[in-house]
Order: sequence, then C-alpha cells, then structure tokens
Amino acid sequence: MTKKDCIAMLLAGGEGRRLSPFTKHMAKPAVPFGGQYRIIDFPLSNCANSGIQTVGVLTQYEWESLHRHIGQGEPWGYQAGEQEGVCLLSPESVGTSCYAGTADAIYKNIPFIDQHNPEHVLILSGDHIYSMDYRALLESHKASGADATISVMEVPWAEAHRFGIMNTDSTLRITEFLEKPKKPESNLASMGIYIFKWSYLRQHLIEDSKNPRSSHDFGKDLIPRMLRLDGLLYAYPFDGYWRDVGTVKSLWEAHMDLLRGQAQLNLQPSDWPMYSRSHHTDGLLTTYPRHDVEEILAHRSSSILGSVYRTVLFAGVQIGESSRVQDSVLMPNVTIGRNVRISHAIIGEGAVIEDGAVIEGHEDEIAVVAPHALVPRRSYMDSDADTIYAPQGAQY
Ligand code: ADQ
Ligand code: ADP
Repeated sequence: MTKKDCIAMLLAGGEGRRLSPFTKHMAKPAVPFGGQYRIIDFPLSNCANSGIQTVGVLTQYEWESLHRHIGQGEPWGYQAGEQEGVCLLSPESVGTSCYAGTADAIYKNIPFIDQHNPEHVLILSGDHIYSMDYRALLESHKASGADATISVMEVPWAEAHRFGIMNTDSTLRITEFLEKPKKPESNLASMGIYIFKWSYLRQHLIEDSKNPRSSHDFGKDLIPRMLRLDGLLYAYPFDGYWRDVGTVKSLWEAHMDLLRGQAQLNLQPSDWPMYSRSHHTDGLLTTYPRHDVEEILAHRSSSILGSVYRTVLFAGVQIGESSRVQDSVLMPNVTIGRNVRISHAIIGEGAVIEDGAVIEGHEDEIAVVAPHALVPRRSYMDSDADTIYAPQGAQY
C-alpha cells in the first residue's frame, strides 16, 4: 500500500473512575458535554476538520456505548466501508483480551497501523475539550525533524500534579519529563496529544512490551524511555482553549467556561464545526424569553418554568414551576419538579428530582446526582451526601 502521511489513533478505553458516577455504565468519552455533544465529539470533529482520513478508535471500558455513538464515523463525514475512515478497535476485535495501558493499546494495534503504512502517527485522547488543527502540529513536527512532538500548555500550578510535566531548552527540545510529579518544578504540561514517526514509535513499543516492569503507558513509560535513550522530542505550545475533563470538578468547570464564553469554542456553526451523532444537534439557545433565566446554554427542546442562572441544559430537560437552578449542569432528560433548589451540581442523564428537593453543592465540592437516580420529595442533599442510585421508575 502507498505510504500515508499521518493517521490518528484515538485512545478511548479508560475507565474514568474519577468521573464516577457518570462513567458507571458509560465510557468517559461518551459522557454528555456542552448541551448536545459527547466528549469524544471534540477530538473526532478535530480529526475531520484537520483532514485526517484514517482514525483508529481504541475502546475498552464500556465499549458498547462508544461503538453505538461512533458507528462508522458518518456524523463526522467519514464514509462507511472504505479503506479509510473510522475504525473501532476494541481488544476483542483485534484478538486480544485487554489493553494493559495506553502504550499496550497501540502496541496491540501495530498490524492495523502497518496496514496503513503511515510516515507519522497522531495519538489522541478521548477525554479532552478543545478545538485544534492537527495540521499545524504535524507541520511543526516535520519542520523540527523530531522523533516525537508533544502538544503542551502551561497549566495552573495547583493542577500541575495531574499532568505529565516537562522542561525544554530554548529550542523547545524536551530535556526532562515527569509523569504526574507530586512536587512539580514546572507547569509546562503534556496535553496527551502526540505525533511520532511511526518507525520510531513502533520500535519503542516493541521494546517496551518486553519489559515486565513497565506499565505500558505513554506518560509513565514510553516518553521517559525515549528521553533516556536520547530521542529527539520537541514540545509544541498550544495557545487555544484545552481542558482535560477527567474529574467531576473539571467537567463542571469546562461547562462554566462555556457559559462565560471563555472556551473559545464556537459551538454554533463556524469554520470549525463540532459534529455529533445525536438527532438533537439542531440548536442551543443562549437566551430564553424569561427575565429569571440568565447566562444559560440550553438545548432547544428543554422546557423551563422556574428560574435558571449560569446553567447548561441538555436535550429534554424539564424544570418545574418555582424551582431555582444555578451554577449547574443538567444532562439529557433530567426532570425537575416544583419548588426544587439546585446549586453547584451536575445532574446525570435521566435523573428525576421530585418536588421540594434541595441539592446544594459549592464551588469546591460539586454535588453529583447519578444518571437515572431518583431524588425523593423534600429530601436534602449536599456534596458530602452519597450519590443516590435508584433504578429508573423506582417508587418511593
Ligand atoms: P491521563 O489523563 O491520566 O494522562 P490516561 O488515563 O492514560 O491519561 O488516558 C489517556 C487516554 O487513553 C484517555 O482517553 C483514556 O480513555 C485512554 N485509555 C486509558 N487506558 C486505556 C487503555 N488501556 N486502552 C485504551 N485506551 C485507554 C495523560 C498523560 C499525561 C498528560 C495527560 C493530559 O499520561 O502525561 O498530561 O494525559 O490529559
Ligand atoms: P437522540 O438525539 O436521538 O436522543 P442520542 O445519541 O443523544 O440521540 O441518544 C439516544 C439515546 O441513546 C439516549 O438515551 C442516549 O442515552 C443513548 N446513547 C446515545 N449515545 C450513547 C452513548 N455513546 N453511550 C451511551 N448511551 C448513548
């Protein structure tokens, strides 16, 4: 087969335990985001908009939900049944029992990548909210002649311990890299978005697979190994909006960023459109014809009778009379009765909040209601409360 310039491998198999309970029955990349999307729509739309013709999606945990959502990539403009396009790669589908780590997932798909015979491979993560033209990253990677190029961003010092942290020299060559250091000495973070020369990555994956002490992870094992062996690794500074939404707090904050217009993400029609499978991607409202509804992003099909401030409402959300919701995220088909008070909360898909209930989180501790939970009449829940689980339709 003729050589391809660059294909993408999108890692979407992580369990996302820190996003529990939203990931209890759903892969993290399938979690709803931004009123009418799912998190994975962002990297998939970026691939489509960047003209990447082949995307392998590595799934594992709760893969059915993702497979149903992605299909053959039709919503993102990929054609079914072509040599190129979106290919779902769960462990079962490639004849293995599991992916032990992110590097192992790519290692076990060496035959898939070889079949496409690319010069470079773009490795992406399924749980980031951002718009990025990967062509600019690829150009930078080619211009420096690097073995690997890592997209980087300065993150707040208080959060640096959640990321791969590095130092570079004046030419942006990476000199040091530490995965999630307890006491970071830099705040230059890896965004978990890499481009490698395929021949170089391939060889390191094979060597790493033979190391019984390796956890077969890009950040913990592969990148440090490449640096130890004098690999030519460069940083690519990204100056747009980017957020890793791996925790409840960061998922909430990314929604609040959207409301404040900080996301620099144009979710409305633009030259960098976001696509999704949902039939409901036909419109988000930023205003509502009521004086007590302000700073919202609401799906057109939501219905608001109470007052709502600084809140994102997905499709099918209903809010009853005299209820007040603020600083919150209401996932698809949440039903809220009358005289309910909700603040600083994320309410999972399909949850029912009965009349008079109070759900009270605060900025440092977001209250969480599990998908399909039922919060009974006049109950009180704060962010310390155990999440209420109840099968849909349960009677109290
Ligand atoms: P983390 O955010 O901890 O750090 P990780 O948990 O390794 O990233 O997940 C990366 C992606 O791979 C996610 O989309 C996840 O779903 C997927 N994934 C995880 N395990 C998988 C498996 N076994 N099979 C398939 N997919 C899997 C990484 C880097 C840091 C960097 C941050 C930026 O290690 O250096 O700073 O991303 O967010
Ligand atoms: P629609 O816009 O027609 O409602 P959606 O994709 O938003 O389409 O959802 C249809 C139903 O399928 C919803 O109940 C939703 O929970 C479920 N669903 C869709 N995609 C996924 C997914 N990736 N993971 C889990 N459930 C999904």
